[in-house]
Amino acid sequence: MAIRDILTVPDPRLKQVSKPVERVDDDIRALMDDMLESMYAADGIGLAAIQVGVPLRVIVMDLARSGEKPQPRYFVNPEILDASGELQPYEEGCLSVPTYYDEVERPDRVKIRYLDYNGAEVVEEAEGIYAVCIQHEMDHLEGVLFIDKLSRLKRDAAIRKVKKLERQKALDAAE
Ligand code: K2U
Ligand code: ZN
Repeated sequence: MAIRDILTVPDPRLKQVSKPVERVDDDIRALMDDMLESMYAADGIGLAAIQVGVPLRVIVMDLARSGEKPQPRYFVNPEILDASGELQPYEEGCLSVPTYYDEVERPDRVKIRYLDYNGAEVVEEAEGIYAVCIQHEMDHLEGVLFIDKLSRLKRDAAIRKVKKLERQKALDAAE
């Protein structure tokens, strides 16, 4: 397992549309293991493969609260079969847009189909934080960030903030 660097805005690779996985094999499982380790190291609760620079339709997630037993989840070629219920606002963040949070509205229930860690098909309903997170991650697979759903003013402010943060990190590392 290895911790991989997480791409941050405005890296153009984050705008790529990710490709389907042909077979859930040991290489894909090794990628998911690395993604999960990278997500935990960054204090995230979800991560899409494109965020570590791999344009494949793969997501990992762990919604367990701190102090609880980890509950890793793996999604290969996930699809939303149905989105229902009301639009619910949620204060979102993103490991690719560090330190910026803003409210996004999304359907509060989704029916999803995906392949699990061993390539078995799963169909299930997601609601609450699970629904928010899976929709946020599936946007990544289409090259869409949560800040793309905000006003142009807010999106540009978020990118300016991250660029300033990354410049400061580079200066600190050079010292
Ligand atoms: O895509 C990512 O960077 C993963 C997000 C997942 C997430 C986004 C929005 C709402 C919930 C989860 C990261 O885990 S960002 C950290 C975070 C954690 C809890 C709530 C909001 C943001
Ligand atoms: Zn994100």
